[in-house]
This record gives sequence, structure tokens and C-alpha cells, in this order.
Amino acid sequence: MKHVLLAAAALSLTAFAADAHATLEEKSAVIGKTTKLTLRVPHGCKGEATHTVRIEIPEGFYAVKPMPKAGWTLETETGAYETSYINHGRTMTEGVRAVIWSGGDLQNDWYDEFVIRGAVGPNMDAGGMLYFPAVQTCATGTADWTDTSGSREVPNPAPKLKLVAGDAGHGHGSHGGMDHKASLVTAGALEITGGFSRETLPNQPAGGGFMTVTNTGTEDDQLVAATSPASARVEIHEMKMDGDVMRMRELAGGLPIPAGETVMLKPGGYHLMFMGLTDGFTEGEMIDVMLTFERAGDVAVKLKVGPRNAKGHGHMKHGN
Ligand SMILES: [Cu+2]
Repeated sequence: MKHVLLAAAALSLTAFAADAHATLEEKSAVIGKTTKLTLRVPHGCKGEATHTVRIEIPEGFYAVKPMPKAGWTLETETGAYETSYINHGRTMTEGVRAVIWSGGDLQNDWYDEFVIRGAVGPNMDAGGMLYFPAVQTCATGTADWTDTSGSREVPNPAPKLKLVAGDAGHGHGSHGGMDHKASLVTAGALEITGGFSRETLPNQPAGGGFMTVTNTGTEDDQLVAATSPASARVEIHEMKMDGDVMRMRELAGGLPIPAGETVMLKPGGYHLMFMGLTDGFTEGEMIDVMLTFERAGDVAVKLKVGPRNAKGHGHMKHGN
């Protein structure tokens, strides 16, 4: 009985402590995407007012821009990245590694938020954590939130962010454009980028393939066929709303790629359909595909397999 009471007391103490920690409002962020992070400061240092807040930027979070705050002086510390990043076509090898807001007067009984923006590196692992150690400085003491062990038992856990996989098809437009750049294939007047697929279920008979094809030339082209070692055959499909029902059909005549236009193969629209999968698709692997265009000829591309997405290419029936 005594043990039970002790356990209950410990539990309530832990719950109280968790409420009083400096934490990030955002619980997770998408790999390869730009995100806003909000550091929440719920109290001072043992009753004293906070005059300085410092947050450190971990490896894997780059292109950081802090938000200025009225009444506080903003400073940053820069340093080298272990990994370089491509940001708007420019290689970044260094950037902001710490942000400091100073000269403020945040009373112990008050609450405030400190905001930065940055991007999660495209090379980070889904399910991993990023820790942002933070320190509040007061007149005579500090409140440290610097423990990056991930333990819930420590009194000073660092603010943390869980990393989640994004939609692998949206490499363009994001700041993590590395995959996008690396996957550019040119053939004659055609530019093919952002090839991706989705992980399949164990007994799923077919999988989808997606990419963006741009015809930079002055003559129309047409995607007429595709083959892959990953499946018995590859068809070119179209998905369309037919009344309230999403239907798909094979484009037996191929997919036109008009001169000067960009055609997207994407979930819910045009796509490649891998029929009779050899081994199924596993997240992280690359699928080889040979595309045949009327004008540009045979073009080898690779599709990166991303996570399964419930909203995506989940259809199992082929009514063609
Ligand atoms: Cu299909």
C-alpha cells in the first residue's frame, strides 16, 4: 500500500514538472520541409525574471531565421554544418547555430514565446528526434533545458521535435530540394523530375509511379510505354472523377506531353501502374523504370519509394 502511494505521488510530481518545462509548441516536423518552431517559456529562474533566452540549433536543422521580439535584442551565432544543404539552388555549408534574445524582462509569473523558422534536412531519418537545448538567464541564476538524452526522468529536458516522413512527391518547392535536383533526368527536350512511388502492402497486386515531365522543346511528344524489373508490366493510367466516383483507365494511346508544357503524374491523376509486382515496394528503395517516348526515345528513370499514404494511390481495383 505504501508503494502505491509513493508511485502516485511521484507521478503527480512528474506531471507538474512537465507542465513547467520550456518546450516547443510544435511536436513534429516533416523531413525536407521548412517549419516554424515556437519555444514556450512558462516561468523564470527560481522566481527571478528572465532577461536572456538562448536556443541552440541542432545539426539537421538549417537555413534558420529567428523572429525578432519587441523589447528584446536579437543575436545569432553561426557555424559550419556537418552536412551541406541545397537551398534555392545554393549550397549552404554554414548557418545559424544559436539564437539569443537578450535585454528583456519576462517576469516569473508571465509567459512568452520565442520563434524561429528553419528547415529539416532531407537526409534526416523518420522517427528521429531533434533537440534544441535552451537556457534562460536571470539576474543571478539560469534555467537550463539542455538534457538531450530523451529521458523523461531528468529535471531539465531539452525542447524536442519528432521528425516525420513527408510526401516524397513534393520535393519541389520545399527547401530540401536535394532529392529533386539529384533525380533530374534530361532526354532531348524532356526534363523528368521528382520520380516517386509509395510503399505497398504485402499482398498488394499493383503500385503507382509518379513524376513530373516537362517538354522544353517546340514539338509535342508522347509517353507511349514503360517497363520495369519491379513488375510484370507497367501501364499508363489516368484517374478521373466520374460523377462521385473516382475511376481509372489505361491510356492505351499513351500520355501526350505537349511542347512547352509540364505534365504531372501524381496520385489522383495520371500515373504509371506497376501490375504484378515482383517483390512489392519498400519505403526507401529505388524502382528502375524505362520510359519510352515517341520522340525522345527510351529514358531510364528511378522512382524513390516513399511511405504509404492513406490519401494516395490506394486503389486496388482496376476497372479497365
Ligand atoms: Cu492505376
